[in-house]
Amino acid sequence: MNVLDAEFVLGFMRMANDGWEQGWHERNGGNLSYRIKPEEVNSVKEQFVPKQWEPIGTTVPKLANEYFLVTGSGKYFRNILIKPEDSVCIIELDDKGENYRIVWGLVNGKRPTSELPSHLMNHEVKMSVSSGRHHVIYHAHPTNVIALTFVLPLKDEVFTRELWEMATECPVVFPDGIGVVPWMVPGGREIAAATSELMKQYDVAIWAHHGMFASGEDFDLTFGLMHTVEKSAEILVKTLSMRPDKLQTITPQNFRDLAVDFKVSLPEKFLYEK
Ligand code: 2HA
Ligand code: ZN
Repeated sequence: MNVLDAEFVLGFMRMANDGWEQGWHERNGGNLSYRIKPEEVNSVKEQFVPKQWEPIGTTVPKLANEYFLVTGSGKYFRNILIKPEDSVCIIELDDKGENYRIVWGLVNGKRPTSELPSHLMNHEVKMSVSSGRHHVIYHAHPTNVIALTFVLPLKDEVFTRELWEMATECPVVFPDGIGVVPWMVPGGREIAAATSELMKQYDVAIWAHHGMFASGEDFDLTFGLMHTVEKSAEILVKTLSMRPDKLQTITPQNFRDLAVDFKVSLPEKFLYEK
């Protein structure tokens, strides 16, 4: 099958374009990766032309021999639908999880996303803790979440609780909460290690003054998670813009009641008294 006809590729491109239309991908901001299932690899692999091996910049032994569809470094999300072969690539990892090679795409040169270490270390953690169910890692620059990193304490408990409070669906959509990475230089192993450590507990990690990472099973769930967190952040920004306090809100006991009916478990560390 032609790579561009494969359902996982069409789903990837649609999600990337949805993120562009949300305004989360100015210039070349953000990146997306998908751990391709073996049957999907088989359906397109006659089109693969392997290039030379390159170091990943970190080691991900549990991802040895896996294939990923990833956005390209310096590529613009707004171009993915119209020139996918120029904007994205499929990479294969070696049998140690130390090197990658491009097997399809990026026809005009360039490398996979500058955040490849973060993507792959997140995939490695999520593959383990989700028993292989998570396939998508998404990094975006959503405006309202970034704005909040200038005014809220950079603590997991605070971001989780404040964002849970702004929309009743939030504790159901991300019951495990949200992690926060302090400002760090992007692109390297250090920020990747900090993010993947948080991904052991959470499906969402916020990078202070930069953006957000989300992990999920498929494109709908992962896009929906990013969208839900950013929508909640937008409501908080609007509320704080009207007045600094709330007249009423969802209380810790309200959350406990919701948890029973919706059969989610909400860690008590987020249900502190203010
Ligand atoms: O430019 O978003 O974090 C891509 C990025 C780097
Ligand atoms: Zn970024």
